[in-house]
Amino acid sequence: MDIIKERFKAKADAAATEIKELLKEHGSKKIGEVSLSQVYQGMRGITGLVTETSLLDAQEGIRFRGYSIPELQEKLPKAKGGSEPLPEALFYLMLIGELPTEDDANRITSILQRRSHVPNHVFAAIDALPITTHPMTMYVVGVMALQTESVFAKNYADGLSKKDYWESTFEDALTLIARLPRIAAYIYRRKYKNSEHIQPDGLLDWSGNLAHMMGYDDESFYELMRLYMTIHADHEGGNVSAHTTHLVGSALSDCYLSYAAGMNGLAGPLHGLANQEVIKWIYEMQKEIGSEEPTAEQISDYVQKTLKSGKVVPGYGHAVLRKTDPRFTAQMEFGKKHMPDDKLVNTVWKIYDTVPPILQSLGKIKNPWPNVDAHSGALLVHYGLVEYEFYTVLFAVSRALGVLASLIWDRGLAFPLERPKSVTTQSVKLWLEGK
Ligand code: NMX
Ligand code: MLT
Repeated sequence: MDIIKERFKAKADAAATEIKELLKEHGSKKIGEVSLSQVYQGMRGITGLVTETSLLDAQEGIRFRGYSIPELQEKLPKAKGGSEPLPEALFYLMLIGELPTEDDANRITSILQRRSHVPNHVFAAIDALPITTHPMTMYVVGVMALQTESVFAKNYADGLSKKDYWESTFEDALTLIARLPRIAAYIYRRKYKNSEHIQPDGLLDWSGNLAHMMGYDDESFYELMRLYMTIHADHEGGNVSAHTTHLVGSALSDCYLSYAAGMNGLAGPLHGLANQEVIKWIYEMQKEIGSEEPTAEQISDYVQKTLKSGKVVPGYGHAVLRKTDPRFTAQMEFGKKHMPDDKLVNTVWKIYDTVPPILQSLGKIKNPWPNVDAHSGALLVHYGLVEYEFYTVLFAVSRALGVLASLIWDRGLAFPLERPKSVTTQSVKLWLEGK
């Protein structure tokens, strides 16, 4: 057995014993109360899930196994000559719960390199879609076509024992993660670069290879991809993509089925699609104003117009966060280092100065601050990646690291089928009447 798999098994067995003890002693303790409003309002604030890979604090933002984004940037192994963390190293951290050594990170990189071959029928499935198809639809179709490779599904059909679910899931997760950059890059080159595909470079790290296959062979773009793939990887368990992956996985759907389901959620404009919406919104604003560098007053007027027409300001607000998203700040730092004079990046910063007080003044928005999506597109545009409909695919490739590490944990801890109770308004009325 591979050493990383052995380490995971040892960690999962120890955690399962600990959880059993914990529940024996404290299982009947109340972790919270549920109000009727919460039931009707998207279950905000209800604690109802266990996700071991990361935890979100409303004020401070995300911590992956206890480490904040600046700490990850300092402590995780880097590519040779690079200064951003390797997302493979973050995957190790989420999976094993300990910081990897350089050797550990390299081991994951080489597993991913070895497993990266994508079978031809996946490309054929993508090619069968009209070229006008949204890249996220192509992506999910590609992932679904790859489901033919599921070891879990095959072993289950052959009578897999419950105690071995984790191992086939572990194998599926790594194989799927290994192949996602190729699928994403294939979609990009098919839709935007006349199907002039670029073969993988077997020596590059996971993110470097994604950049290479997309056609962006620039060390600073590799660095952006490493940062991007790190900061988008996980956001605890309640967000739509992580929760969906976990929910679908709880029916013992394999990694491919579960991840594809999650990515259909990521493709919604209130979730991951917001990254394309931000750039689209800025372009529309620039067009209307007739300038690439809108003033604070012009931005303010455009925000009012957006709100008046019943639309949200994309990239702002969050269901849990109540401060500027540290993922926004990490990208801002990258911008200051690599492209301080870029006009679009500067506009994003000006929007950051202008929008929060306006949203705050409405009195109903719980978080007027920017989220991760407010910044990501402008950095990509700087390198020439202007095709904003593709941006959510990059988010999806990254999110695989978190949701699949979590799915391995779900199997390692033998989590059961997820099936909460729902009510009807009629039943609520009867309950209120004491019936
Ligand atoms: N622009 C305008 N209105 C907003 C915004 C915004 N950016 N954010 C929240 N609101 C409104 C919201 O629509 C709701 O209005 P109403 O009562 O009329 O229905 C009200 O403010 C209260 O909403 P909140 O409780 O503050 O936010 P909620 O938790 O329901 O939603 C989001 C969170 C993220 C869905 C919401 O802030 C939003 O729609 N933001 C814009 C889209 C976006 O950037 N999504 C990306 C999130 C990050 N990600 O990658 O997933
Ligand atoms: C995410 O990264 O999943 C988003 O910020 C949405 C969320 O956490 O709810």
